[in-house]
Amino acid sequence: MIIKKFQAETEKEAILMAKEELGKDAIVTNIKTIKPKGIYKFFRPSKVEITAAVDDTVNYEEDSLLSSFQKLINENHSNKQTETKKVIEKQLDKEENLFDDVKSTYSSEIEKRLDSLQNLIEKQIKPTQENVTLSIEEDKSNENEYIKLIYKQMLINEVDEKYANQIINEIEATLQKGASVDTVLTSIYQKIVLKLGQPETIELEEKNTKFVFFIGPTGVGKTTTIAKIASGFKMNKNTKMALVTSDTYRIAAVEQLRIYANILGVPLKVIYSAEEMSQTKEEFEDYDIVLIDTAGRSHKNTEQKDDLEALLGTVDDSMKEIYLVLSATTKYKDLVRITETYSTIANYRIIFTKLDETICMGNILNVKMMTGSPLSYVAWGQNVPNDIGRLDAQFVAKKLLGGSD
Ligand SMILES: Nc1nc2c(ncn2[C@@H]2O[C@H](COP(=O)(O)OP(=O)(O)O)[C@@H](O)[C@H]2O)c(=O)[nH]1
Ligand SMILES: [Mg+2]
Repeated sequence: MIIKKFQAETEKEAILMAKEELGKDAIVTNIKTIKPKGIYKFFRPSKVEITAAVDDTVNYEEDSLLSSFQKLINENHSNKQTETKKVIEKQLDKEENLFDDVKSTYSSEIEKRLDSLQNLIEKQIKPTQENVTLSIEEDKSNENEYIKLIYKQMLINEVDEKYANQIINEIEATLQKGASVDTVLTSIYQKIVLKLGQPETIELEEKNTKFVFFIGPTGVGKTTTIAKIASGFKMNKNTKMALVTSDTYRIAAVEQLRIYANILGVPLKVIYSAEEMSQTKEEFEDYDIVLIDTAGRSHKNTEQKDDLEALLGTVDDSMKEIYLVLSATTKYKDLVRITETYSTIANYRIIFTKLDETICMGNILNVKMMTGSPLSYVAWGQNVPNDIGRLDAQFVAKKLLGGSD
């Protein structure tokens, strides 16, 4: 215990002095007034004396320091806690944002694809909706919804129901349950590309002359196609080439080819029979390639049928290539009939012309799947020689699934 006395003019001043020295916990134990003594008692005012005491076993300074330190630690701790909390919260927020981001990217990607499919269907299905009858079973699961959309898209592009179903059935057999629209689309796309196959186009041989016959209905573009192909060979390669035509039913047909032959500076031979073809064959023995135009024939005319077969028979298989020229604008039913007409001819490849006149490429897949014959060239306009090229299976598959150019 510390006990001390403090004197001041007033009681208040004395207490302040005690508190200042002993701390705020000092207590006043006594107050007394001190009167001056002797001669000064008449001149000086009285003073106030207080006795103040404080318990010295408790170091108030230390205590206060300690408490404030404790407070600081506590604050610090709680600060740290809040900081940690904040960091964790921030991290969680970040992760949540990240998750949201991923979620939105993922779903928006799917939605985008579905949207585009749906848009396509809305845009393209509406006018023909009544004509499109679905033979696929109703099913609630997602991949079946996607398949249904894609199936519809194929029908819109005039893929025959039979072949669309065949493709879907083959896909469904390999598809896992709950497959994404991406997987479904990719599988069908790949299946179509596979069905279309690699295009097979004219291949020259070093030793042998290649005799290339162009057959098909009247007006599909046989002569124009020959002109395009001939120009291509003339421009790109140093090829020795001749043109032959057996289409003598129309004078204009011969003249049309003669004009091209003159422009290209290659010989043109007009033949009236299979025998003449045999002679012509010998005549062009040392040529690299001979392109032979034929007349369109009626499936009812057996005489024309025999003529064509005899003409084709004049050249060995090893030296010949046959191209059946078809127009992409021909109705599928007519294409079935046309291909039946030519069914006795083996090993032909298919050329599709007039792609520029239709938005539906279904017939390309239909005819390929119906005949099993390889596809080759496609033509997309009247311009000689530019509007022709090898069939691009990926491009056709994309179109059949509703993709744009
Ligand atoms: N739009 C379009 N017209 C074509 C194409 N190929 C040929 N034609 C046109 O179809 C018509 C008949 O062509 P042609 O070669 O005489 O047919 P051919 O009777 O089979 O020999 C002509 O007017 C050609 O210009 C094509 O790819 N697109
Ligand atoms: Mg012609």
